[in-house]
Amino acid sequence: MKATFAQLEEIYHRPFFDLIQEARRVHQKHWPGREVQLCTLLSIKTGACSEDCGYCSQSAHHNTDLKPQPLMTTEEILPHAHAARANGSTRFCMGAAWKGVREGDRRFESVLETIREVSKLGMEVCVTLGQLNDAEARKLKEAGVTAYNHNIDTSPEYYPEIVSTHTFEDRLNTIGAVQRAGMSVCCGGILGMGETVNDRLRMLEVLANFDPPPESVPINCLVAVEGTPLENAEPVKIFELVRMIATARIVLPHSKIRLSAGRTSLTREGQALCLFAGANSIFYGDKLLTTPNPEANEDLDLLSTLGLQPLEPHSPASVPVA
Ligand code: SAM
Ligand code: DTB
Ligand code: SF4
Repeated sequence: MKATFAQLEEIYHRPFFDLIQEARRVHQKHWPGREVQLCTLLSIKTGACSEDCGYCSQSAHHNTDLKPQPLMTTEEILPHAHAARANGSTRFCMGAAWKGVREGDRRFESVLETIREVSKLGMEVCVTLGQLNDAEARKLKEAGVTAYNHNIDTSPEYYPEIVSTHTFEDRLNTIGAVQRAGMSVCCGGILGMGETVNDRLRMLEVLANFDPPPESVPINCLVAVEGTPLENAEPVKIFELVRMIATARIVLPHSKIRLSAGRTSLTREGQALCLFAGANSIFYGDKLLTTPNPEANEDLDLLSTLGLQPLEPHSPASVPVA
């Protein structure tokens, strides 16, 4: 729904139980089942990125321990996609650490070939490949991409404090190209980069006013990586994370809210609160792109303890009730 900053403030600062009760009500109305979508990530091109995003292990501007790896071939990627499907993921998301690659570049062509193959497996295919123009977005859509992940990460005002090599507007331009090409937009952000609560609400304001709203909204907690400018950032407080998820659920009732990076620092009880407040998707498997994620069996155990279940492929519960 369209939401103003004042509305977001009013929602976010309600007494905690009033907030999560309302979020739960909205959640049950639009997502009446007990399903949680499991998505598997794969970094298909790792590190040595030209961009200077302050949170990122993969930026060539920072001094992290990460070993760069060139673009994986289709043959190297396919076994990972098969394994993800066999483990119960319904979405496979491939990420590349670069500013963007132009149409005609052999790496772009190679990614198109990979997408054509992965899309035969029956999972949703998501990619996150940096900046795109309209022609590139159309090619990705034609190859079989379901969703394109491109986060705004924080408020427009705070963005320049975190990244200097591209602008917030560049991010919005890519998202526009993705929408025009008919791919779903996966767009969210990161908490814990030194931003204020108002920055977080401004980020939600931008997301809630997308037309159409993003199909999925990843809420990441910063994984503070040694060697990045944010290595000493304070961890996100659990009640702030739950408030953010609940507020997102209320203003983005039809979006999948994805409880994303940083789950290894959350307790099971903390994650349960996030799922109660409206999160209905997680990244699944013991690695995100370059940092750890809970073990798959721990996540399945948590879901079963809560009486929740992994979303099945092509389930009617994949889409919200209007
Ligand atoms: N290079 C592409 C881009 O920037 O859009 C795609 C990959 S990038 C790693 C995808 C997203 O991962 C970022 O926008 C950010 O939200 C998230 N991310 C990256 N590093 C993170 C970290 N250390 N902690 C939490 N989230 C992170
Ligand atoms: C998103 O918002 N989170 C995922 C996915 N989109 C691509 C990536 C999280 C990355 C966390 C840091 C890492 O593993 O490098
Ligand atoms: Fe590069 Fe993406 Fe990391 Fe920024 S977030 S440094 S663009 S891989």
